[in-house]
Amino acid sequence: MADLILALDVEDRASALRIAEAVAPHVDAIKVGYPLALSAGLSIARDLNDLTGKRLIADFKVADIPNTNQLICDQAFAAGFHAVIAQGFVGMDAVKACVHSAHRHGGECYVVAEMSHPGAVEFFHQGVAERIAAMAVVAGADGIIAPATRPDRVQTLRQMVGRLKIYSPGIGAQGGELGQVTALVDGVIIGRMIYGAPDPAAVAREIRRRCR
Ligand code: OMP
Repeated sequence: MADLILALDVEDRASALRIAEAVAPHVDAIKVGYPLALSAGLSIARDLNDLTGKRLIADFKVADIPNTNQLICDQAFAAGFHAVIAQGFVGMDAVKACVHSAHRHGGECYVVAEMSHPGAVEFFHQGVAERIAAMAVVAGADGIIAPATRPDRVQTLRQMVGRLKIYSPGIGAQGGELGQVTALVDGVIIGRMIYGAPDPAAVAREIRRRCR
């Protein structure tokens, strides 16, 4: 059984709130990234909280020095987010800064171990993703991000992280297939397939049924 996380990558507040309200009964969490945060501002978190009551993940793929990472994560949690996504390639100290910020705020930190797009193989392979996944465990992260576009890689990374959570993007628009990953992961992250559909709520309901 995998959770369904909506990637709300729309670029205006009104559309975001309309879609979130319609889809909320059928998703477990909502992920907000740069497209929406930059257009609507961080206050979108409070609005989504009030409207849906769902767990909110700030996908800022935090990738800076430890001090700046901590400042970014602190801002996300102060705005009302419940979790952050950080890049792992910046190293243990930078990841720990995100983890500590998250835990100080009673939140969670997910570390990108390997990305889902084709170009990710240029730098995340040759053992790098495995090292990041192992580091995420030691850093005390709550989970990793691993690509639904490569279920074999999710299996490999599962061996590195044990029972740590794995959230997996790449289903639908990026070519990944839901049925190939639901048994391997704790959550699937889906954007365009839901928010780009004529009836986002109906699509989310069907995806969630298939996740159960
Ligand atoms: P769709 O491709 O529209 O389903 O959206 C996928 C969402 O997951 C987007 O918000 C991406 O930014 C995000 N994502 C990836 O697609 N690939 C990754 O490797 C990591 C992420 C992420 O961290 O969420």
